[in-house]
Amino acid sequence: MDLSLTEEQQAFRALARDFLEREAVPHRMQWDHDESVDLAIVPKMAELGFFGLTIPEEYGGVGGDYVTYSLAMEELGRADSALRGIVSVSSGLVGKSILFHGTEEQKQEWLPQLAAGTRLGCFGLTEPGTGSDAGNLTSRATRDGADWLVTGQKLFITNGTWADVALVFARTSDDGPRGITAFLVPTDSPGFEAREIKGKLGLRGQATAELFLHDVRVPDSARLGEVGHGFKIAMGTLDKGRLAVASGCVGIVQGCLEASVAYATERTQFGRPIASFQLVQDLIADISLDADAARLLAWRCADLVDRGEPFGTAASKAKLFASEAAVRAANNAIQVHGGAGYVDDFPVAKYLRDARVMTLYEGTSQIQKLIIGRAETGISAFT
Ligand code: COS
Repeated sequence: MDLSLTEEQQAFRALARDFLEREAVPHRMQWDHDESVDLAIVPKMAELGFFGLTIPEEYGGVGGDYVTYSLAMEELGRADSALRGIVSVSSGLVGKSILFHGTEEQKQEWLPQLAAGTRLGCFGLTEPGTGSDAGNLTSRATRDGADWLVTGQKLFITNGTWADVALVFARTSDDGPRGITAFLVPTDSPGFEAREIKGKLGLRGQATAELFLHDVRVPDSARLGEVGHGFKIAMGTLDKGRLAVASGCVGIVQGCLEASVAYATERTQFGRPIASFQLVQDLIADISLDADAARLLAWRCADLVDRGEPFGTAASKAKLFASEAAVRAANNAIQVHGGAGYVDDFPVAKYLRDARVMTLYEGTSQIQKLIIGRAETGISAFT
């Protein structure tokens, strides 16, 4: 399904597919078992432009459009969602926050290296006590002369133990979401500690951490955006993050479709390929439909971003549908594979494990529904 992709967009997708088929697909199960991707792939991905997409050329990026970004996230999701998470958190959530809200010095300091994959970023919003209710976070930053002292705890932080810089959201006043400020905290700062969370259901190749900050001293020049604007920075950035998650989920659904067709046409029962059975085709048709519908929602959102139109509700719709579709498609794909789908000889079990978190992070399905409901009715269910 190609709508009206430009030649450049199609060429990038083909390049990305070819690269990931060689460099990621053969290793993804091993990385999953090792609970870590081989980080040697990071500079290789950067060379291809994965980390620099949507970062302008003047800051070392390749300056692509968001449809291309969506295609890249789809290919990463199809190959290994752990890789997709590394890219979309480091260059997406962190890089784009700096790009849109940073000073010239902050952009010069961080963007070229984030685009080159020589430095990674993590996004420190969620805390043990605040997931959906992000506006209620309790990490605190207090003034100490010209500096800030940041203290608090962050949970489920992608790239947490690998990152060079943490974008930390901390409370600078008791004014709810309006009392939150963003800081760029180097992870080698005294008082900063990251502890890896092991034993995840999926996304095992990707580092997920708990962050502990105890009186971490940062200069005022590490503040990203105005005091009290942190929540808006986080929410605006998450709108684009949700597009990345949605696109990654399209990749999962596409991978499930390809794996199911390949298996069903190869596997014979009752003397013929199982693909010839109507009930198997029913499962495959559902996966195919989910792939198209999720992709169209993701592309619609990417196109809105490229045209400078409001896209927040479209991002929530794409993220909601695509993440639920990814779980459904992976489940259907396992059904097509039968017992073979329950072990790691085929990619579908990993697709299901990886897909499951997509309905949770960057805003649960329930939060996306309430954002959509608020947009439709004009009434907030949160207050
Ligand atoms: N972009 C820019 N600004 C936004 C915004 C967005 N998408 N959403 C909200 N804001 C602004 C609002 O305009 C409001 O600004 P004013 O102070 O000028 O009025 C401010 O932020 C507070 O907004 P709101 O009252 O809607 O905040 P709530 O506390 O009600 O939060 C939800 C709304 C629940 C939608 C938000 O907390 C959310 O998205 N939660 C999920 C968090 C999440 O995704 N966590 C995953 C973390 S990364 S794994």
